[in-house]
Amino acid sequence: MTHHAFVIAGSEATGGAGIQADLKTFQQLGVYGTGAITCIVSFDPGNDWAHRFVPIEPQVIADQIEAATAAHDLDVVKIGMLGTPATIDVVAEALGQGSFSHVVLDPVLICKGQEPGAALDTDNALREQIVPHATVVTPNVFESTTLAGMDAIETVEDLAEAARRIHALGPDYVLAKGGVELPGDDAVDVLYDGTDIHVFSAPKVGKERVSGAGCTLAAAITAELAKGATDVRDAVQTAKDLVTAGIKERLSAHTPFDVLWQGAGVPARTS
Ligand code: PXL
Repeated sequence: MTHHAFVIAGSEATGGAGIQADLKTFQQLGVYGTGAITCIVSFDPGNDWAHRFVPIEPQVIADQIEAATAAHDLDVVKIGMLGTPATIDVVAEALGQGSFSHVVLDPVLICKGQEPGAALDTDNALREQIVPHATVVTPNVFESTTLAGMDAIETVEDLAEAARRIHALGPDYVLAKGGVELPGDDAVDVLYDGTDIHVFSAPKVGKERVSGAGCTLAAAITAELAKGATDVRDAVQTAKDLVTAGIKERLSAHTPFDVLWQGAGVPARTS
């Protein structure tokens, strides 16, 4: 039986992040990937790899969602970078129709190259219109700090507090990711389901951030749910294992960060 998953996200042409990383992750986990593009991010090698950001016309995003959902029975969707309030309106409308049983949200907040004012509108629209639809939301430290309205996140207890506050916005599960950002030898993530806190921990692989880790983690959770995982903790553990293996086998590139290799670690088909 072939399982399908859908992703609504931005394109990042170097292949490290965005829908390119998402579709590779789906494939690696044995899931047939379908996807709609919300925006195009082109790094600028002549300007310190700054992000050049171009939103896709809202109607074109709606058309892509229409095409993908008409072609396949899509039950599980990952939401990546949205980028503008107009895009968020279109995606919120699609989620509001209730045809997805699971929505995995990587709440990508800021992209260099966007106007700070526009980014604030986008943050608020994401918090109000998209976060409440999520089965799982996967903020990093910066996104957790912003969504939870905290001054700083410096400890695992702070991460847990952020997860509780973000849970109050309406998602079923919050996976607040510490990654390499918190002090200590381990990359620690905290999952809150409204009752219990569950801590995931793996030894850090180096101290530097790797491009694609956040996209890949959320895409892998999506793939596991698409295959029928009934326990979100199991899906998160599989995703974290894939990310840890992919960071160990990272590729170097001419960009400022190495990139995660989705082909590492996990057998290509586990269903
Ligand atoms: O990693 C966040 C991210 C997500 N989606 C797109 C991106 C980036 C970061 O560059 O470009 C399209």
